[in-house]
Amino acid sequence: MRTDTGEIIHLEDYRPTDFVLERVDLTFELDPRETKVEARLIFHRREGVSPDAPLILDGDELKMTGLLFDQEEILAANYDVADDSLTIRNLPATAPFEITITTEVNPEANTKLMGLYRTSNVYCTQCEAEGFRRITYFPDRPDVLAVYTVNIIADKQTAPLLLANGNYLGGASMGDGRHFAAWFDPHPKPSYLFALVAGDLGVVEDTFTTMSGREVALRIYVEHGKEPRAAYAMDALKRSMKWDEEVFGREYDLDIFMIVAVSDFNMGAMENKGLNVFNDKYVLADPQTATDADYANIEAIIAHEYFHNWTGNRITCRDWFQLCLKEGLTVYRDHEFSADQRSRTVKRVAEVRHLKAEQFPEDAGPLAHPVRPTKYREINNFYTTTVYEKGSEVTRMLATVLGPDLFKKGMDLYFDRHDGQAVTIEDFVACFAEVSKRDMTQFSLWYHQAGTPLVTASTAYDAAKQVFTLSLEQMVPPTPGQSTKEPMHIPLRVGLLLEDGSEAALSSATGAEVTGDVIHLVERKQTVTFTGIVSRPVLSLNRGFSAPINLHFEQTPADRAHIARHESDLFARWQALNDLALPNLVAATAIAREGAKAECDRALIDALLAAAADARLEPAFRAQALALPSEADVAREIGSNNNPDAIHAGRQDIMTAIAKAGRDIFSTLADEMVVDGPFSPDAASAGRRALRNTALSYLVYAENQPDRALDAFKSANNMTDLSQALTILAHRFPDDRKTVEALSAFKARFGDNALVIDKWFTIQATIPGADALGRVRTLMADPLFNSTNPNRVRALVGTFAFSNPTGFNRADGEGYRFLARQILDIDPRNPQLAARILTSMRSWRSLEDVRAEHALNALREIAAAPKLSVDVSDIVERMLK
Ligand code: 0A1
Ligand code: ZN
Repeated sequence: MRTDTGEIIHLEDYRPTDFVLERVDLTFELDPRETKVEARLIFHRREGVSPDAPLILDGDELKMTGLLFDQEEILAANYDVADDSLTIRNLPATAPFEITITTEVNPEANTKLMGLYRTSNVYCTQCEAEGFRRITYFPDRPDVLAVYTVNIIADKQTAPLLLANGNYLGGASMGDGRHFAAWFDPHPKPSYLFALVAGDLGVVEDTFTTMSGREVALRIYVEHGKEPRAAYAMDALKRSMKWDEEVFGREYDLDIFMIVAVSDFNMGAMENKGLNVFNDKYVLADPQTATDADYANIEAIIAHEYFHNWTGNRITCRDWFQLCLKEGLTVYRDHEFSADQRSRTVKRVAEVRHLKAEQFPEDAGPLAHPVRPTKYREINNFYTTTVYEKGSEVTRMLATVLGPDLFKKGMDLYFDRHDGQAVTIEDFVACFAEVSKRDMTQFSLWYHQAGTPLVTASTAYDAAKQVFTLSLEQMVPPTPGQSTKEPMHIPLRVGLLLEDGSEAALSSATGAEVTGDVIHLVERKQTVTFTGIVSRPVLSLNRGFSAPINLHFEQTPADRAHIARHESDLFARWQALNDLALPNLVAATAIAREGAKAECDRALIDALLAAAADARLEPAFRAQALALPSEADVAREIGSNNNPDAIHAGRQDIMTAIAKAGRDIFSTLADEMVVDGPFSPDAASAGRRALRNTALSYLVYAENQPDRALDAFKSANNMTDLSQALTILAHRFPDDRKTVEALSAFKARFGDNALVIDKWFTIQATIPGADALGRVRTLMADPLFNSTNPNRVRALVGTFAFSNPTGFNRADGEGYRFLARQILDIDPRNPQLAARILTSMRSWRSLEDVRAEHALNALREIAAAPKLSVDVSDIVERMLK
């Protein structure tokens, strides 16, 4: 099972374990360097399994100090121990038996942050995906569900708080300066959901009364003194609990729900049963230190982890190939939650921007894989935007194809039928097939075929016959390991907008199944005909981004502008503005490449300014409308032979043209959108701030001098405005004395708050241009930087590589060489972190030759290193294939 040696694991090799694990009793004697773990495991041989079959348990970097069978020592001849496995032979044919394993681990030396580790003097665990085997030998796979009792013994003074999953059983002092606590989790769970936390932390407490009237204690643990900054997270938790009852009918199932915020964490957060562990970035917030984006992320991630209690914990994955079963579905649920808590349209725009920026490049490059992969070398490398975000989109399409009522019925059946089980995507889809009586075979290709489908559309209108035809063709591009693809079931929401602003009915459609405003594209080529269409309609295609596709549809700027102004689906309006902007940005790139200055189409300027000034539209939407496609979006649109400097320069020209044309409107908005009164993180206020800061940014483009941003920096009374102003200053006027002063004022003010200093690192790491690398190098030597903390490394090195196209992709290749050295430096400490940051190079083949050559050499340098983790070697090898 273990991927240590890097062998490939195949889905088709799945077999249930030979032994069934009934109960787990764990005792931890915590010590920073020598923690003793005793695991008492009760097994029985599964029916039908050969009586000779040995028990094989997983381990990883373990030291075993004891092994008992029914409390007796096991003869040396009856077992083999290695640091990655334990094999025990001659076990009973039918009777249950108890294996007691004692291991010793060193939490302080655990820099991988998997298993039991230390963070700011707190003991903490992370077991997904395969971290539990770093605590004890165990059948460490998600289909082994057992009931756990956990005893924790620790020094009373340094670890007054002892937490594990489930409900608290009791505890006492031990007389030797230590104390213990016992926890019992009645819900059978896989080992990846195990958690233990011990240390000295502050707490925020509240309660929630569930729909059946049970009172649940809620606790959020943070470092002492940070309690007030957990208030928003607590509020988000209570809203999540209520929402899951109201929308999915899901009630919480223990007496207590705990969240612990830690400062060293490889990911965002972890849904351990009853004891979520969070990266503190996604818990702590107050107006002076958190931006509106931080608040929105906290709300979303608190909800995500809480929702896992049903989608992930009560019903879990049979094996890690099924990761999207819990992740895609839970992301869909947290997206719906945020849409209900905030503005649905604005949320959808943000989701689609994120999907296109992160998942589309993954799906178009060497790391492309199906939402439900069939093989992996290192499972940690499959916590990807494809599994999460595309997985969520597939769930959303399921809801679109079935409609809300049948989708809900399918979900209810899923919860009902599979509660307490470890299941597969097939089990999930079967519930929807059953309630809808639809054959879901073709739809399931979304789980199995990688690559973003390309849909090409063309239209014709016959005025005499009043007939409108829409021809659609789909193509799924080849991806690693999948050269040919079947046509998919693509649900396209459409609108036919008529001249007078009304919409034509779609009921006359022939040539495709049409339900409501959804066209079901199921063939490679399909022509849909609509009759009785009184005037030439403007087609709005893929409303709400109903399918995660690339769309090729030659539409005139006038038609796009019409959609941008008149669509009833506001998402489609944003999409139309985006579609208007992209060709301008692509053209501007070509012009910039020739060293000339680009102009901007009047149609785009007019449409953007009309949206900006339209008071009927909510400010947050207007801010999204004004945010042009990013440089990465332009690179993706161009597709090959990319020159990031030209993309940047062209985009700057377009920004400046819009800024100059819209100066009066932006100036009015900057005044109108001031938010009075005390700070509130609610969506409406955040929207006003977003629009104001967008207007400000355009004004600075128009004026081309820093004073306005400097004033905004000086007068800001919250972190959103402050960090935006600082970003404008730093990105537009990096070498201006005023910027240098503002940066040092910011550092002086927030030097004791690592999460805010991360913003300071990020702002500087993303300053465009070749000088960025020098800045990053200098910042790495700053005493506030810490190369062992994942948040610091991501804020500085990660954002440089992922979010600074001109700085990272320097034509001389220094950016890539720098990254290669960083990866090799991080890898021995924290392979997961190294592998993730390395994925920033996934689109290297789409660069122009000189840069691609440098990128290739950097990747080869990594690949040639004498000792690489499986995590990094898996990524680098796939990128070089
Ligand atoms: N299940 C978590 C993500 C997660 C995965 C691996 C981890 O290991 C460091 C941590 C967290 C989620 O979806 O939030
Ligand atoms: Zn998750």
